[in-house]
Amino acid sequence: MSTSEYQVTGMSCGHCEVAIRGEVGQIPGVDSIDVSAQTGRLVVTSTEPVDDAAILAAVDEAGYQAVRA
Ligand SMILES: [Cu+2]
Repeated sequence: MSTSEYQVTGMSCGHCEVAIRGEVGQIPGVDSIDVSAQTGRLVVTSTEPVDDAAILAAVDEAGYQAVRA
């Protein structure tokens, strides 16, 4: 198990959380996603280490910006 934390900017509500969940959830190996629009915190748990770039690209695809926390 591997856990990575990111700080996301631009989320404002539950729909934003769902959008990020939807994109990040498509990355192979991702096991669970904890995301909060209120804090901007995104925690990705994966069975194998996932490339930061893949996570950041997925967040970008959802329409938000993220940095590794
Ligand atoms: Cu929203």
